[in-house]
Amino acid sequence: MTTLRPKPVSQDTHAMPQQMTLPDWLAELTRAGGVPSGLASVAASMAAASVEIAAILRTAPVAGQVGLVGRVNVQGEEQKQLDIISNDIVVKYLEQNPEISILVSEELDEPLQFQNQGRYVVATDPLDGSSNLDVNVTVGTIFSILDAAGGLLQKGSAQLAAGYVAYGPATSLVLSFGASVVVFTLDADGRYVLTDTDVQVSEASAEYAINTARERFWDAATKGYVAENVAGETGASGKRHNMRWVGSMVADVHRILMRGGIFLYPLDSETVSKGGRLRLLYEANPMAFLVEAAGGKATTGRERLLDVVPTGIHQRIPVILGSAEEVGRVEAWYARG
Ligand code: AFP
Repeated sequence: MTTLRPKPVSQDTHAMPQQMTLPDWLAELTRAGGVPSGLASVAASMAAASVEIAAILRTAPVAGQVGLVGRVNVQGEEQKQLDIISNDIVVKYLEQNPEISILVSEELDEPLQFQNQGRYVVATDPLDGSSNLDVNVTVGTIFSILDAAGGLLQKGSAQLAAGYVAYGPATSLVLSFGASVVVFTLDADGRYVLTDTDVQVSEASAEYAINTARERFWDAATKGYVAENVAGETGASGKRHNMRWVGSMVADVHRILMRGGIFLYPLDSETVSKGGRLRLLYEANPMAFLVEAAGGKATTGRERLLDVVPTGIHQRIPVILGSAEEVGRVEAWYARG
């Protein structure tokens, strides 16, 4: 009888080329004059916070860090233990950085003014998609970096940098200072390693993400666009579409950046009184900044998302973003009336 043995694996199979870490990449960018060192340090602080958040998420059920804390945030949403823990971690890292003066967080009713009179403001959702935690689905940290001189209520186009961290099977840091979008992956030693240097959203796609349970609240443009997709090759779009909705914006946007598609959380008759569902400063703006930097488009349906002048730090906004061609189709529906 022959014994099946695994083939011996040569050491060379596992040999990896020298990979660039986040600190090295930021240092190189700074040296090349691409970004000021202070701005790079703010991105590094958010990355450091996310490494600690990732470690906590990995074993949260074992440590009993699950469930609600019995409080609601300024959005009227129930806060989970991990929302609060993640917010505390972000505060801890940002307050140590002399370059940062103010933090706007989904979990804090008011802006948090640090002792430091730094040049930068950070707006963040420390743990977006937290209703997915109980079912072990990808969640994320989203952040936006602004020049403090411009105040808190700046258009998204004024962002100096934006990024998110997707806590999924791998932990991915997706970052842009405006020129390109890069991806770092957290390695086993807790270091972010560069794994994609120039993310491009494919111009065309046949994958759309929307919560279809809300159809009865939709406006005519959303109904028209989705009906065309459902009709597939027999309808006006002329191609078969597929639908994906994780219900965790970071996971949905990450999929779109990696393989194209469109994400829609439009204004509907139920959210109209609040201005939309998603938050402008720390959800819509950073994601729109990344999508545009990767060659995609982002709109409210009626105007470019990055041109919206905020009126409040927790303001909500309709969000439609992704592959340029698909977003263009939605814009065409809105332009009809
Ligand atoms: P939670 O942080 O409360 O889980 O909300 C997640 C989110 O803000 C965003 O990440 C999702 O895209 C969106 O809400 C999902 O909303 P619906 O539950 O209405 O589909």
